[in-house]
Amino acid sequence: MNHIENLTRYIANFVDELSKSGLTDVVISPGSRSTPLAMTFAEHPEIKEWIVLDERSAAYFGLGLAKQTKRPVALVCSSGTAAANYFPAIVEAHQSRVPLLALTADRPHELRDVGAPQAIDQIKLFGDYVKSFHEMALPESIPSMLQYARTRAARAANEALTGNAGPVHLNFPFREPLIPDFSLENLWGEPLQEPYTIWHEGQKRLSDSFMKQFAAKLSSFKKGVIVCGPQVKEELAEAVSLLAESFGLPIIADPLSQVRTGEHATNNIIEGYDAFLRNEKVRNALKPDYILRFGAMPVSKAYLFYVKDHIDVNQYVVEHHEGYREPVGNPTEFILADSVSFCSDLLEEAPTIIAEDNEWLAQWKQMNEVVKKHIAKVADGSLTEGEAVKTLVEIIPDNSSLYVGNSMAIRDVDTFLMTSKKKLTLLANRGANGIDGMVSSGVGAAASGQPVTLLLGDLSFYHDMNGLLTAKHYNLNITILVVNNNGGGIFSFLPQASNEKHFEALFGTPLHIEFQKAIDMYGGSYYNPTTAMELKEALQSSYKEKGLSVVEVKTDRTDNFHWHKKLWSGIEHEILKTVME
Ligand code: TPP
Repeated sequence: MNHIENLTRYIANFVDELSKSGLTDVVISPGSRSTPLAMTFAEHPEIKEWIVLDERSAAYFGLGLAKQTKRPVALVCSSGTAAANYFPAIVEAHQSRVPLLALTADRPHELRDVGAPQAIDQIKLFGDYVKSFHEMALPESIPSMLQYARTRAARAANEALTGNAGPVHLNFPFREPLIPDFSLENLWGEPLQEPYTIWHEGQKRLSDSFMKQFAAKLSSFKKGVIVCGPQVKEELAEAVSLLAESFGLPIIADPLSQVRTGEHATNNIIEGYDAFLRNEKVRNALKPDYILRFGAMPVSKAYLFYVKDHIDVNQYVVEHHEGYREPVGNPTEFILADSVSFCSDLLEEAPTIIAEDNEWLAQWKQMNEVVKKHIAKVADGSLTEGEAVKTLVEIIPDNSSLYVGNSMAIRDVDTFLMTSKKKLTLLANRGANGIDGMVSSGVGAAASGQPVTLLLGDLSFYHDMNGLLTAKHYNLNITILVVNNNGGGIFSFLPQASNEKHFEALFGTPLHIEFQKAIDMYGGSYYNPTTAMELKEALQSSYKEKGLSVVEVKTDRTDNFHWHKKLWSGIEHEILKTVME
């Protein structure tokens, strides 16, 4: 068989098998070496291709789309630095367990390490940040090689998704000529009903005898705390709230736990812990007998202090597959089990632990009420950062996603997102907490068709303005709320802020630029509200519009620091005076 037929059939079988394995989207960046992959994906009837020029943005776009859909997304790029630009998103996908397939084109072996153009060493380029790496064979179309292409495709798609999801890297050597021939008969191979290779994954569940013992152990304690950290399983909300109600326990619910909002019972959910656990006396008064955590470590630093202060407390961390996410270093029992089944299994063994006279829960709720009261009062009409976020979380539409940037954005969402019946999906890049790739991630999530609001700071926005191009190209519905405090607002809360000589240049890093001009360039609607009411109206109009809208709220870093301090000290004061007297 000739070269073109080998190339065409090999890649067509590969791409078709990805489709049969559940892949629906591919993000393609332009380049010559990747032509066989790019053209074949574009030709495949079942796969939607997204063309994103900048590979760094492309990979974050794929990450956002995969986070939103929980399906693997493929990335295709040319050789050289094109592939290296995937690195930050691959790191984030690895750390926050998102299924991605990096398909990088490469020179054939005879053109490697000999000074050929656009050639770098792509073998294991992403190191241990991928679940696996495979160097694909050169294209051939004898039956065994078409089987090989199919099995490698299915393995990669399934590997990215099973266990702890994550990225997988396949590197493709291609010899010229590179253009496939789609007129070949039976291009997509035999029309199999089923994928060539199928994976079945079971849920981890602990034995009945363990669950009996564990339930008996928990029953011997009065003061338990359930913690829901960042996690993506929607069903956990219902299961964990049933468990908490029947055990009479508070749930410390991180904003990224998917537990704060939704139709489930929210009576035991404590959203205000970040405010009141800042105080050491409060942390001591709320010393638990045990902590049962689902998901990753919460965002809140006050919660981290709470755990640190209570090293002698039994801590149980539930992981659905495997992992070590206990950054405090306290003694911990890891429970490797599906979180939802674990909750119901535990309920079965110990249906009701604490029924009445539950002072423990009452104390948590009382403190939470104080926080809620103070948060509700935050509204004097001026537009502080806190008020901006509070307004956003109040009016964000039902059945939509909120993609939250790092730095102050996620912390303010932690403070202001209260329980509600709205169905919101909370997304963030908390695997590695980068301020890069945020626009592309949000736009990627919007590519799923789900309405998305992205909340982020001005440095994060600037870092990834390239990401706006894809929103324009595909007319994706996204509202971006940029809190522009002209620099890194979070640093005002750190000890570095007291170093007058270096602070502004090294940490504050103001940009002094006008974003409106950039938004115009990308054809987006631009709003610049100056009061809470104007912000509300701007957001509401943006939700009615199609395409890209950017709402910029201009604030001041120093004012923001004092504003937050005042809010926290008001809460602290009242709790010490009324609840802890
Ligand atoms: N570079 C990357 C890629 N990620 C990071 N987390 C940092 C640097 C360090 N960093 C953390 S927060 C921050 C920086 C530079 C400032 C972010 O500023 P902005 O996005 O405007 O948010 P604000 O602090 O004002 O809320």
